[in-house]
Amino acid sequence: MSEHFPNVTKIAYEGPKSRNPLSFKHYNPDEIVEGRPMREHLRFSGVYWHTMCGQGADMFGGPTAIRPWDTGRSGLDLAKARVPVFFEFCEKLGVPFYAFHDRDVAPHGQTLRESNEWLDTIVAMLKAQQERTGIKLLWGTAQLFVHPRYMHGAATSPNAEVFAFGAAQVKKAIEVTHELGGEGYTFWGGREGYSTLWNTDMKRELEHLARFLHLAVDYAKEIGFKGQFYIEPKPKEPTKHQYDSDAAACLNFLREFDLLPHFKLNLETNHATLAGHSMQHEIEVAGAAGALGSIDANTGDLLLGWDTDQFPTDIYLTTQCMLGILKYGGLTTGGVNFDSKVRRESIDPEDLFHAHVGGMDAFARGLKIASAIRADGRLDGFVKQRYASWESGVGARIEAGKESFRSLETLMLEKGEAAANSSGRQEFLENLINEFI
Ligand code: XLS
Ligand code: NI
Ligand code: NI
Repeated sequence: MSEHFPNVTKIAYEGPKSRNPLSFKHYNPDEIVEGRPMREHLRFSGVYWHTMCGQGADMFGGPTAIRPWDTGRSGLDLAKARVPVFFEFCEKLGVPFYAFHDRDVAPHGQTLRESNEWLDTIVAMLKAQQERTGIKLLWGTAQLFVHPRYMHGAATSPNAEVFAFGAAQVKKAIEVTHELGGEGYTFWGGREGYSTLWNTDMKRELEHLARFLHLAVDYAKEIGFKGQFYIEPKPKEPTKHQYDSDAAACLNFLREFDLLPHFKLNLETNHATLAGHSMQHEIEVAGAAGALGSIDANTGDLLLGWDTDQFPTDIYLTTQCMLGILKYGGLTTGGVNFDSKVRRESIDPEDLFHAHVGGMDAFARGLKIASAIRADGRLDGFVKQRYASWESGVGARIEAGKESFRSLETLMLEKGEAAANSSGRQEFLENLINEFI
């Protein structure tokens, strides 16, 4: 193993009593939870964009991160230098998956042809590293939001040639994802939205977005790419409004345009909260529709109003995520993907490890707690009991479609009043959850 992180050895599980900050206290990949090893439940994934390309710049200041492997390099040389560093990082951390955008792994060329050639060069290196380490590609994606050509959107641009360029870029990104054995391919809207409705034909833009996604589905079929397609909801930032604003909006869009059979959702906590929802809510909405695919594991700062992409450390949050994921059958093609970045002030390469180790442990605890709550059964039992009136009598008949407004009126005229309600017991349930945390 090359040594870009000389102060870090392979992160090992040392158990909750360990005081070694670079060890797992809870993530024990081989430990069996509900019949499966933790590694299979969690399917952790590192992201190339924040981990390798994030340098700590913000709107008010330049890069701060110390990344010795970047020094003195630019363009394709820099891109080449980062590949082994990223895989050393993932290997030492023990994440089985990674994710990337085409333009984080390789730079923009002067032309599409040159960009494609550079991407091919890097993809060959990624492939060799995947083979060396056994680390797999969770999903690939195309970056359709940084380059000025995408200022008005890609699939939803008023400029038809920008749509065409975006299509060409996604075609190539699907091809390389396929080449690398990617288990999925993600669409995040990026600039697919508007800054003002005064200049926007929303109906036409939505139709174009649907056309774009259908072209992607058709092309995947043509080349035999069987990975899962995802849409990642986010309401705003960079645009004022993004069409994929939350899970419900995405599902409605996918249904309207006959795309639902081909897509699942990739949910992200910080996007949920920007949409005015909790991640728990988004997981329920997606899960109930059979469209819970994958999660981008991060969190926001509720005192700030933007996508801070912080590492998840809140056990309450990870418990909610894992309860929802277990409820809907677990992650299959998807994973727990760290779309998270270290703070601008956390400048050392080691900080990347502290951040991920903490996030992995937080999710491992969430998994163990969720599984304990499920084994205990009181929470589930309470919810079942709360709906008991639907198991027989009029409830069962309504669910079976055997009642009408007329028959229900007759019943209530006879009874005069509905049966008494029972308590929702919110505080009792909140306390119950805390027993396990
Ligand atoms: C941005 C998104 C992005 C996607 C991948 O807010 O989270 O990082 O996950 O394009
Ligand atoms: Ni994301
Ligand atoms: Ni995000």
